[in-house]
Amino acid sequence: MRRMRALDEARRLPGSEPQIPDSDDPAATEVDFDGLRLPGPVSDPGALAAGEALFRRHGLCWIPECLPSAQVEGYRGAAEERLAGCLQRITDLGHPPLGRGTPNGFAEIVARAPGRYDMLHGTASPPFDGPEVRDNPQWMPLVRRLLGGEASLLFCGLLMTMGGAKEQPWHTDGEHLFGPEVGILPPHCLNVFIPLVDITPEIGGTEFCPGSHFLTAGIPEIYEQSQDHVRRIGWHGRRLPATIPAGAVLLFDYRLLHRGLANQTDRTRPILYLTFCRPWFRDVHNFPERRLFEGG
Ligand SMILES: O=C(O)CCC(=O)C(=O)O
Repeated sequence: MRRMRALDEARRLPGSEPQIPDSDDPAATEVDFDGLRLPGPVSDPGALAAGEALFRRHGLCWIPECLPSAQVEGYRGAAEERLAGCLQRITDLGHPPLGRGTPNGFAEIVARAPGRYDMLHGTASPPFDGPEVRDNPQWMPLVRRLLGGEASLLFCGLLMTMGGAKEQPWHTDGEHLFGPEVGILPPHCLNVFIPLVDITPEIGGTEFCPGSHFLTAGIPEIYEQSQDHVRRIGWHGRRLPATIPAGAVLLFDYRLLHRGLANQTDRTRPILYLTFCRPWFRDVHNFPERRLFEGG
């Protein structure tokens, strides 16, 4: 009896309801990027509810004009300086150039593909360590709502895609907690992407399969990069390249199929990102233990 009451109470917590696609065929989801924009700031209860509905249904949504351009420029300069320092450290220690994938990387930096660095180095100090990055009211109410009320910061990192980097294979950032036999659970982990330059087709944004989080449960190694994942999960909807201005933020489910598109410019494409999760979740795939710098 007490257990039944606890279950009833859990069901009433925001963000704890099971995910239900609103079409019989989530693989055929047709949505354009404008349709994923919140209709207002998350301080407006209607916009917050709309953001939650978009995210749950499509696995992603975005919020325009969250950060002023001066702030974004400051982050961009710091990001480039941290990357240079990190790559220099690899050279100084006599390591070979970073090979692709987690096993070849360090706790502070992993090359996800040639010319694509995922770096945690230097994000625990200014300008990345304050509440305007880690607890920003422009997006945190939505993050908390999606994660059942309480969100822990798992990673604060920088995705640095060098000019000329090729398109990346498809992948999710993590797997479902259980197989499809339990239904699709609400999100347990999500990314907040903060592009530090305007994302245009030339510089190459992230491309998503909206709604694919309904199809990625129980697919072995879906978090490993592969050209074949779209076919394996039976996806046949419209792929969505994210083209958003610097200063906007994009939220997406860890279980959503996506990839980085080619950077056809000679400029680096920096994205500041925050990974938030329910407090009990730990990620075991994305960064190795081997350290490049002393200490934490
Ligand atoms: O850079 C991007 O747009 C996405 C990168 C990504 O998904 C990854 O490195 O795992």
